[in-house]
Amino acid sequence: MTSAEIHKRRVAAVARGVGSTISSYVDHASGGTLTDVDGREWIDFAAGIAVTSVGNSAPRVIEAVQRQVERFTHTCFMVAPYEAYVAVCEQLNGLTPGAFEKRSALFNSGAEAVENAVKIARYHTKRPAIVVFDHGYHGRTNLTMALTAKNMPYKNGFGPFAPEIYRAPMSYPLRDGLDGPAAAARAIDMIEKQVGASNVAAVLIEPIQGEGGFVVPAPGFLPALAEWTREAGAVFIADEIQTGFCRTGSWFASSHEDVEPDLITTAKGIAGGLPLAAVTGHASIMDSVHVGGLGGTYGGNPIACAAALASIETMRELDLAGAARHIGSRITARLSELDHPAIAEVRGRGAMIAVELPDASTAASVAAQCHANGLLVLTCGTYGNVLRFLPPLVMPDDVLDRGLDILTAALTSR
Ligand code: PLZ
Repeated sequence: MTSAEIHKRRVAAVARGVGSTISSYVDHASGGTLTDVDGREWIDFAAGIAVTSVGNSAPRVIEAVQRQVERFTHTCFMVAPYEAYVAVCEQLNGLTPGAFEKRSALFNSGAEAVENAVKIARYHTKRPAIVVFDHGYHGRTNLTMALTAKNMPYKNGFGPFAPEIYRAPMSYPLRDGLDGPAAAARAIDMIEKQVGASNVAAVLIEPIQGEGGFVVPAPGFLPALAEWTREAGAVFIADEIQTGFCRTGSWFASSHEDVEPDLITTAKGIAGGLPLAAVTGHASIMDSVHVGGLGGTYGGNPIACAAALASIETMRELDLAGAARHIGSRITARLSELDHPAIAEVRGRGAMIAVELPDASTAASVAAQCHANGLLVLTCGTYGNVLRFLPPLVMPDDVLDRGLDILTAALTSR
């Protein structure tokens, strides 16, 4: 069956509201490429939106998943528990920043992890307000839509949204020209004047914004916010769903500025493509919730846990944090060489790099040219004008370079 044939069936069967970046249908995938059903190879600068960091069909993940499927597929951890769930929590508690005692709870999707982090912070503080930031993205469920900044396509027509969510100005150096402390002072002033420190349950932020445009806050912004949050008796939550698990060149992006969040949400890269998400944090905060207050049928599914343990082992053994730094410097070097007037900024950390272009139509046409030439890239940003690159961290140099050839040709043809 060809992509065109499947696509015809899709239009008749799949809800229109679910979009796709490309209209080719995948047959199989590896460490750096996807092959569609028409036999065409795509260089993968998307990794399923920062998910397949260990590659698609990573050998350890395949083996662990197969072994687990043969033993059992599901019991529900809330009904009959199993070791893999405990082992994933141990790994998360050890790998996330901060030497303090931690606990974790497992869920299915990023949005679900964020929802639970908010539940835990509100329970612990007995306060209502959640502070989020301009350009922030936290999901598409009802609560997380309210936390997400951008209207189209995420929120438009889907309200009313959950109350007690307050949006503070983000540090966006290209656009605001502020240094980190000044941008933090601006955000804190807004919170104090418009929300009131004593009402704040949590400050929730992506250490580098993902969907919002790979916005890297100015140095000092995150530490100042974290410190204010602690002094206010509120919970500092880092949403590391996109930045976590080696993507930015360290296990977690908070570490680049020595920030130790009270709670961290993770998903995406954690399990090599299987659906798994987590909230990890201070034992005193996590354990404040009554027994039975957190859970869900599938959270911490044993197959996803087996995949996570194998993915984490792969990241350790192959030093994928180092690989992310290597990929990032290779991408940045090629893009900086271009010095093209359409490139407003090349930014990011590790293998989470983006170029900001003048407008959405330029970004869309560069992306379209990349797609026509077999390179899968994604756009992002509040203004839709950012092209982002999230290759699997196991992508070989020659594949990366071929992708960069296609990308630089598309950028310079503008
Ligand atoms: N927090 C920081 O990046 C998911 C969304 C794609 P889920 N980002 C990709 C789309 O258009 O739906 C994300 C994220 C951050 C939370 C989430 C939500 O994670 O697993 O998609 O629910």
